[in-house]
Amino acid sequence: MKEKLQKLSEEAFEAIKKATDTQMLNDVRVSFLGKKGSLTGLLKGMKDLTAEERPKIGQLVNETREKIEDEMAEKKLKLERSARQKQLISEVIDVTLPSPKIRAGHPHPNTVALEEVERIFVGMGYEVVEGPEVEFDYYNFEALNIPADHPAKDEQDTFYINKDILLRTQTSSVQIHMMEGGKVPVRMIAPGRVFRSDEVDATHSPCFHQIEGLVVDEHVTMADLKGTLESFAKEMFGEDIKTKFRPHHFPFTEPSAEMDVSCFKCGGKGCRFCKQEGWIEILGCGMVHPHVLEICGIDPEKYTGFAFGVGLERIALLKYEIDDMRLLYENDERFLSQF
Ligand code: 2NM
Repeated sequence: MKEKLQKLSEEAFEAIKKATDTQMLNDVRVSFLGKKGSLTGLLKGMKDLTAEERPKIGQLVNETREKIEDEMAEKKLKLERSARQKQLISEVIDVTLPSPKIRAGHPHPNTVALEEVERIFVGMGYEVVEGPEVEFDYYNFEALNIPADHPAKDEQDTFYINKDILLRTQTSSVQIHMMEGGKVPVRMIAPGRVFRSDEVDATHSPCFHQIEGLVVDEHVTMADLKGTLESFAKEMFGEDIKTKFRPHHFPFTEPSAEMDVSCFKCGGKGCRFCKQEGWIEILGCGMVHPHVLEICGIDPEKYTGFAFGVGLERIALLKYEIDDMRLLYENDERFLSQF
């Protein structure tokens, strides 16, 4: 038994010496110390020993096991150290090599236009407020003076989640949230994605972006609306443009109007860009309907307000003279990097 142990120990040491990686070392462990390993096999032979020999041999077996384990641990350290060494040598980084070029992309024309609009209104003391794209019918229609049977609701036929929840068709819903509970004064713009059941063509998309503005305070008049929107148009399209307000109808404003700017390409003489009209329609606006204020808990006898809505894509297309809205959604870098 002693000789057998001695021999086994020598064999194990030899095998450990030969191991060139941790996988091989592990194989050695299994074959000598494992459940079916040779040392375990030897232990099974213990039953043939005399009661006197048994503890001595038992101790010897344990010592042999410990010796092999120590040797393995030491070898394992060595192997790991040399593997790390090899890795360090093979992964040397040449810091003098030129770095790969980073392709940085380009801001989207929508983003450029939005940031310009935000800059102008923040400059006039407005805050920029965002709200949910999934909205209750109440905030999207009802509170904006568009009851269930209103024809405007048909026009904005939209994507319903269920009978009370939908994808918003305008960002006015954000403004209702702001006014709710009678919180005045308000001076805000609400930019964001809106959804309508429209077919895709050069000027329409079922998903586009709006920026709606709202001012509510004492003594706010139509003159404030006109002055504000004219300042905006001049900053956005150039000091030389003129503005014109045409009567219009929205359920949530009274009176309502649409604002045109004189064509900034031809100066109003008429060209291809303005379809020979000399004017380009930019936005819808009006004085907030007293009923809308009332719904929000604001006293329409004390407070008045004006509101407006512009399509972000429309502004971007005009400003950058892009003739097809679909180009804005393709994310072709060759297109985007022109603006
Ligand atoms: C427009 C045109 C006119 C508008 C009204 C409101 C609110 F919440 F105060 F009622 N927000 N936005 C409004 C008014 C929007 O978009 C063409």
